[in-house]
Amino acid sequence: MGSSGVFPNPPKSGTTYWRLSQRWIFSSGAGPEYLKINPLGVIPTLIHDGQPLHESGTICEYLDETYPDPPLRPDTPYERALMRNWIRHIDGLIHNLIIFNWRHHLQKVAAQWSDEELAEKLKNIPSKERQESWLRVARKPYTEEERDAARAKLVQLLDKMEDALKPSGWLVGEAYSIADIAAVPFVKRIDEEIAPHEVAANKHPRVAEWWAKIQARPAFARANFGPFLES
Ligand SMILES: N[C@@H](CCC(=O)N[C@@H](CS)C(=O)NCC(=O)O)C(=O)O
Repeated sequence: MGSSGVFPNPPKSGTTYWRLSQRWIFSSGAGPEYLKINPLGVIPTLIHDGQPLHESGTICEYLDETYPDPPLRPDTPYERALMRNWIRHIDGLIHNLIIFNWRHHLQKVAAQWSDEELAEKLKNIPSKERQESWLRVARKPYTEEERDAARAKLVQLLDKMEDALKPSGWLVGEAYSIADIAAVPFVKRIDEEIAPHEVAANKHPRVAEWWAKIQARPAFARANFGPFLES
């Protein structure tokens, strides 16, 4: 799929389209057409009833409001606020994940780009911070020290989760919510590669239990969340 063919089939009303292909954003970059529907030039973008929406936390809340049964947000305004703070906190950690994630498929591809190709891709990346990430991956991969610092930040997320999971086994209130959903891709990558020994009963017992419950959910199987390293 090239950047000029983001939507080969126009979205039909009532249909949910996910464009979640990392391969795509990495090989084609976010072209001007994609930037029209996702001004940040990142994935994911949801198109629902022909209307584009970006920001994964916002998308999850939108889907929950649109399809409220079963609810994925707590009942009280306060707990919903806590849920949003979790989403915001986790989103703020994404750079630490990127340091690990992009060194696989993207780094191999990006290292081959000519300076002209790289400059062309950088033009379509709206944020300076992300431009820097692309530049780093293409020309100056993150060092072991930088990876250690990123790993430490991600382990701090597990510490924070361990504490929050104490009352009920879920991050907010009494039930699984979008706060838990926001943490899933992070814990998945920590467990898979970044610090697997930290997602264990002897280090973060409540996180380990939470992670087992998450993986046992039918939705987790439906998401077909394969190993990142093979994606
Ligand atoms: N806050 C955004 C972050 C999305 C994000 O960072 N996506 C990454 C996934 S690797 C991406 O598309 N990166 C491509 C880029 O930054 O150029 C969200 O939650 O939707």
